[in-house]
Amino acid sequence: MRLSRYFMPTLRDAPADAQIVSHQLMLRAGLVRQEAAGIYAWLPLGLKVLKKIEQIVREEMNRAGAIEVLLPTLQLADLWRESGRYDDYGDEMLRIKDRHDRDLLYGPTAEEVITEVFRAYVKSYKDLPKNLYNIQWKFRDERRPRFGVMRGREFLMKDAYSFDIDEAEARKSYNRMFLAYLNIYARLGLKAIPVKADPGPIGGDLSHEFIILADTGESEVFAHGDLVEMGAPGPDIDWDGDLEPMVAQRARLYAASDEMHDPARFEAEVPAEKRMTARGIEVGHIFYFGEKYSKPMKALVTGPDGKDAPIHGGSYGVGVSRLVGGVIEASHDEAGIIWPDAVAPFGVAVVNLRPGAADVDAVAEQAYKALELLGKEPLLDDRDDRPGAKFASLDLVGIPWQLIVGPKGVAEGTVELKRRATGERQVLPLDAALKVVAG
Ligand code: 5CA
Repeated sequence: MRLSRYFMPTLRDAPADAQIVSHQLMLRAGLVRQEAAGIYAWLPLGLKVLKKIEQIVREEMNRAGAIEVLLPTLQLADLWRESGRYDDYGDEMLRIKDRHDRDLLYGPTAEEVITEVFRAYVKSYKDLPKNLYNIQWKFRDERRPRFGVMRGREFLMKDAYSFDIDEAEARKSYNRMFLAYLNIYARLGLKAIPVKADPGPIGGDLSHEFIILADTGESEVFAHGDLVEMGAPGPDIDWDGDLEPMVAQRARLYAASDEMHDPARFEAEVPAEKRMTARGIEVGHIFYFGEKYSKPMKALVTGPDGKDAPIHGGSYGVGVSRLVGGVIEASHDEAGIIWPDAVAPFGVAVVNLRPGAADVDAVAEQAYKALELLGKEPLLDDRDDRPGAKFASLDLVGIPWQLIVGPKGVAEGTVELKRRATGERQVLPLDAALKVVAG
């Protein structure tokens, strides 16, 4: 992509109502534009990052055996009347009428719709387990939308739903999602802590939130320090094997969010030097709720004994659009965003310091083409602007590498390579610079 033809509307100052650093940087770097309270237009850079996060989530869900579908954003109120949640959900639900005067709603989650799909086709225990997920926009008419995409009204969620014959099998599905979530956050360069959580309006009796640490986070967490250090299991696990030990190793360490916190247990179970109290951002939430939806909605399967029984369900959410803000909270400095390579909108910026000078243009073009062939998604900064202004905007938008081509270097046969995260600079021949970026 050539920057002179691109759309990257950066701002010098963030609007005064942007309170937290990720919101300020998302507006300044031109990732999103607010169209209404909690409703955003995704601009090219923001969309690229959103799609990369979405793809990582998708790959890890597929690896853990979940199957992708796409559910509608608009749902029939009648389905929610079947589950009994239509009246309970309250003002957060955006209710709509169509031309036939039928009650619709913009889905805040999809337990009802997926249960409807499931019950239409699956009738036997032989077809279980199943885990179906989708990555789709949701709407919750939050009382206080704030912090940009962190608490939006319209937001992108990955929501998965598991269907099992009994509680023991459902526990296995829950464990698969528990570990897949740790792998997702690790690939995004984030340290996520699984904490015991309150199931809230989703219901059920087993639930974990996944929290990444950030001072501006809305959740308070109390956890055993070892849990923070333990990290993700990695992709090479036998997803069909016994995952209970890996989950138990983590779940037995104390970790709770504010509403579930028990100070007496915290002090009894965690040695003083390991007690960690911090603020964080909830980037995922998983639930086991048994027959809560399958019973009223009659999602029954025939068991080995020939009897029909409601399936045991769970649901598993990841805040995909919230994660864009979450990654920025975890990775930025005074100059702007520092994207982890895995989600960066472009892998490298080729900075032409003298557009119009034939020899400089030629080297910049050569670098740009080579990086494109290497699959590094280069952005060619061919803007006719001061070097200082170029560096400031590239630092702000957080591209991991800057490969700088100027007249002096070209005369000497070198370019300069800067790593955004560390500020480290090296002067070297173009070929060597390309090798470093290629990794
Ligand atoms: N049905 C379940 C799981 S699929 C569910 O809806 N869970 S949830 O309410 O906890 O939402 C899942 C995730 O979506 C949360 O962990 C959070 O990361 C994200 N999320 C929830 N509300 C918002 C919001 N208003 N703005 C941005 N992200 C949100």
